[in-house]
Amino acid sequence: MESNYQDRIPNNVGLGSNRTLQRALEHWQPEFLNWWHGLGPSDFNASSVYLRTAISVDTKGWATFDYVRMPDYRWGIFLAQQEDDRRVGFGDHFGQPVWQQVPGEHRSTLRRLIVTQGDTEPASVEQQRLLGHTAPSLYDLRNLFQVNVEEGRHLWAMVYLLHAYFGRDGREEAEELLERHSGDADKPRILSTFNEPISDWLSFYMFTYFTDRDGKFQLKSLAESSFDPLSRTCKFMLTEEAHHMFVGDTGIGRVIRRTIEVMKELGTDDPIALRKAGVIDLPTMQKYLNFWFSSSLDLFGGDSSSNAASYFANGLKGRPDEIKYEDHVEAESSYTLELPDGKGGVREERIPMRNAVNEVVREAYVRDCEKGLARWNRHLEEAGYPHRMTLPSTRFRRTVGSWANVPTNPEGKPISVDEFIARQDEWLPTSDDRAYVHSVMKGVFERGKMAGWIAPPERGINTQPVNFEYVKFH
Ligand code: BYC
Repeated sequence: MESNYQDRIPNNVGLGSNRTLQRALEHWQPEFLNWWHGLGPSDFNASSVYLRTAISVDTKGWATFDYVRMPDYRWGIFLAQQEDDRRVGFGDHFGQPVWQQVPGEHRSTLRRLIVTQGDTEPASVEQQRLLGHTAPSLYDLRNLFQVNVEEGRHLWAMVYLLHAYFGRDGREEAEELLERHSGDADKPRILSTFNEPISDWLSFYMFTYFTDRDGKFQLKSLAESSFDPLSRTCKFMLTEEAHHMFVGDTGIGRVIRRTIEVMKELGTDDPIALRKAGVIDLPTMQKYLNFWFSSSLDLFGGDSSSNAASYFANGLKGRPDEIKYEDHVEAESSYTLELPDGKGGVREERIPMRNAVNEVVREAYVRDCEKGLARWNRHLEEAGYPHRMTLPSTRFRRTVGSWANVPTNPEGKPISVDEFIARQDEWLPTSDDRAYVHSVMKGVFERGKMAGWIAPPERGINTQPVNFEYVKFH
């Protein structure tokens, strides 16, 4: 299908020839813009931002870069090219042709999966809406807005599926995606992490590193779906997602590099001295990491899940890169879980592999997270410091799954509630830590300038220099 960038809603789904769908989406568009004005990035809607916009799904030239006012961003609907004769890749229907329409028996489950995915997109924009005011540079401000507009486009991607394939229920769900709000006491977002405030840039970088990476794994799992339009939508979303994780990865790396510089200048790693010098000490960074990593682990769902088993059996949601697994049916196989034994120890239990899919995906996620830590630790190693950033155990501070509400230390050893309470300030950000981090967050809007707590990036965006005017204020 040709890309049509001239339509009011740019798309490669032939919207122009489906008047009913086009009208429904054009009806939703002003509601989306209302939401953007009310709960999107605050106060920068008149600025011109150097943004990437998706214009097609051609791997060579899928996006353009130009100055755009965010409310004028072209939120388009793009699905990856349809594969000829694509077949169901896993589960009980393995090898059968994939579905171009929603099978009646899977309608409500697929809708629920799409709504859950869709709900996270505007949630993250809401969580980040005030960050622009404290951006450490124009480069970072632009990256924040790039992430925000693309999360908006990902919302459009899910809303398209709801409108095109789920009739009236789908349209109602699309409206509700704009009615739930992050942190709202009455109508919160569906998944836990998306109700946590992101009120400083260290949290933003942790979120884009750890939580957007959950996005990567969930999108890859949905890209395996037998419901072909969902698969194609998620494949294209992954193209944009890579930049979001890059923002987190390089952001954390730059904070660490700047702290190392000051550690060298002052000849100390004493957090009090480093805070006096206006940078973020490594123990504080580790606490933020512990917080966002453990929260993001919950987003994979329970370690033993009958939902996951039925998604897998029915071909609705698979494992990332399913092709790499030997057994695509997993009818007889099993998996050993490590569970709390209720007596302060750990016991093993074998469960059917299909029920363990969330855990299998979570493990792959943890391995992927480790790559960033290796990069950040290289900075410390090269500078001759023994300190290393570490991932806490997957049992630490969990609120979902078998380890939910089981107190452990960051190494995953079960401990008493009293010990957890006594030591949590060593492991998780305290109100003092947060107040300190907030105190260094002051907007730096002068071209080429950088806040004192973060090193400049190694290069700019789209071959532009670091001191490029990434945002023009009017
Ligand atoms: N918080 O069998 P269970 C992204 C619910 S991020 C609250 O253990 P299941 C992005 C669960 O929904 C990716 N509730 O787990 C990143 C279920 O409720 P129902 C988002 C939770 O169903 C950054 C019940 O507990 N995409 O794209 O196997 C910026 C029992 O569930 C949580 C998706 O998540 C939680 N943490 O798996 C922007 C993909 N965990 O249905 C964007 C779609 C579980 O019984 N979602 N529950 O009422 C899914 O595939 C699954 O819903 C989950 C849960 C993986 C989330």
